[in-house]
Amino acid sequence: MGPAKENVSSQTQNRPNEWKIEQGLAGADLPLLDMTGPETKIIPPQVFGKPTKNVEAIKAVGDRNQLFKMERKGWKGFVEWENHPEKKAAAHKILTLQTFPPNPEFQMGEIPPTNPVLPGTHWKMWHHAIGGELDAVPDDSWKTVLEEKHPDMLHLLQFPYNGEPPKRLVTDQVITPNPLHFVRNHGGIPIINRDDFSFLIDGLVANPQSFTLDDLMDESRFPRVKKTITMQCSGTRRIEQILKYPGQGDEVPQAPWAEGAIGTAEYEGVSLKKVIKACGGLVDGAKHLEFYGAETYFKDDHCMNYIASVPWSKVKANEVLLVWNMNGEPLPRIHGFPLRTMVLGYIGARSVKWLYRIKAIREPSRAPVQSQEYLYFPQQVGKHNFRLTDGIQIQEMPVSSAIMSPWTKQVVVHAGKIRCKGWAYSGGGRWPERVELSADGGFNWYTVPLEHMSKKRTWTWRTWEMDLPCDAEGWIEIVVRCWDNALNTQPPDVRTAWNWGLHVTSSCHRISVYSVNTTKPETKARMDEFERRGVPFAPLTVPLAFPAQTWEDYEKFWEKNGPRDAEDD
Ligand SMILES: Nc1nc2c(c(=O)[nH]1)N[C@H]1C(S)=C(S)[C@@H](COP(=O)(O)O)O[C@H]1N2
Ligand SMILES: [Mo]
Repeated sequence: MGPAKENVSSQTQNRPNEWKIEQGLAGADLPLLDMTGPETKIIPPQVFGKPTKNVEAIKAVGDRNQLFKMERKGWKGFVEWENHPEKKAAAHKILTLQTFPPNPEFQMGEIPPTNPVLPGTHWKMWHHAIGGELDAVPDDSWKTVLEEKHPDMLHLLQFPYNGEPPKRLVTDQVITPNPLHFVRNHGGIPIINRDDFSFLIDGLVANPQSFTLDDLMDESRFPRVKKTITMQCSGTRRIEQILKYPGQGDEVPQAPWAEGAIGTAEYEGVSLKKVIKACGGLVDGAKHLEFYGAETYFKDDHCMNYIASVPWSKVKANEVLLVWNMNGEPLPRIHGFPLRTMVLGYIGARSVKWLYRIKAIREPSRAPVQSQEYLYFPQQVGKHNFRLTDGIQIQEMPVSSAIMSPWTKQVVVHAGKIRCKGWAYSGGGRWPERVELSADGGFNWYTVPLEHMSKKRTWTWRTWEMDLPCDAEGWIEIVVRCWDNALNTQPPDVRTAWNWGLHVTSSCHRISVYSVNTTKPETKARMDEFERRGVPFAPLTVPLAFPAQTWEDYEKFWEKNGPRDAEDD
């Protein structure tokens, strides 16, 4: 049967990116196939209308400059929501009387080639929609980024600011310089005067009270603690999950981190346990401590402060600090000035910045960051069926590692050994004991010599370097894995540990590089010829522009190895 007549038309039915759509390179444009009935139905994806705004009704809610005015003298950008249900109600009303642009598609669509990668458009709009003290927050926060962070930072999200150092700088030093330490924000950066600062400890403690920074710094009351701590975001290396199997795609909860959302610094402060003791200890069955951060977080058209919690057992072990210094300097504003918690060996999310309150409670916090996000789901659970109770609330980080050099898709010319470097870390007070590399996708493993690993310490990563033996040529897969002191190691591949929230990408980090091994005589000769002719080898895909072999050599080969055709006898 030939082509049907009615298909022959001068009008194309194709979309401009039809080929990409068919090849899964524009997944967000794909219609859903409903095969529940006898016929397959094609159901188009959501289309978002133009944003709308009920200006009159919003005006009727009240004067936003009054409703959401500066909370405390010397606390710019701070609105206290948790003690003010009326403010929360007004904000919710304002947010639901208008619509906003959709979340950007950065998983099933192309990642923009810009720095910042994502601008955070609707987060900026939410802040302006609330107005009052929040109006200037997006601009003030970006100014702080430009003042405090290194110009080479990779800005994943401009607002709320999320940024990480480029690979070449991640493990350049064992202690991460403050300007290069990754930043993970869920909102703006409050600008708090040191002298106007105090924080409150309340809830189920015997004597609720507030403390200034000077109170905490009084060594006759609280012994001083200095500790080198690695903090890792549970989103570190999320891009590996995104590139294979997309998941939930909220731009803030699922920021597309690479391997740089980990950093190490020396912090100075006091153990929270001592400060709780100064409040007479916990009462009435309190088992958890809730930490309140001063910025505003937006979730489902509601405003709130950033809140997370940790169990008392963690505090009791002196593994939760209140810190004011980072690498010998006052905390940079972007890292929580004047005071933050540091929760050793847990995901970064519990180390709350711009701390203004600690509340003792009986159960883990119900705040979204604790109970709706940072959940580790099992694989059969996703958009189609997940419940919050399906997820493990992530606290301790597992063992993990990453290769910072070379990079995936890079051509490496070597003499039998490939120079590799990277980091290894384990949470919960465990530490990297052994780092191993494989040049063959994980069949043979070579141990990184101990003298090429940074110092072993509880609570910190180890950076490492190694000349990895590699005989093979062409595409190889270099893999790293770490064994911690409890002999935990990493799942072999991304799929094994894929989860809907795209958290804790702790599978073995794998990179594909093209190996050119000059210990092979033919390769050596070819590379010499490239040099003689002054032709660069890269990019790999440019075809060879000179003869691969002389005809003389070709004839010689067949003289020796002929005849060309098999004989039939
Ligand atoms: N108040 C507040 N604290 C916060 C956050 C935040 O958005 N607000 N982000 C958390 C997360 S998810 C991480 S990974 C760490 C990052 O700390 P850093 O920005 O100092 O590197 O801070 C945590 N503390
Ligand atoms: Mo995080």
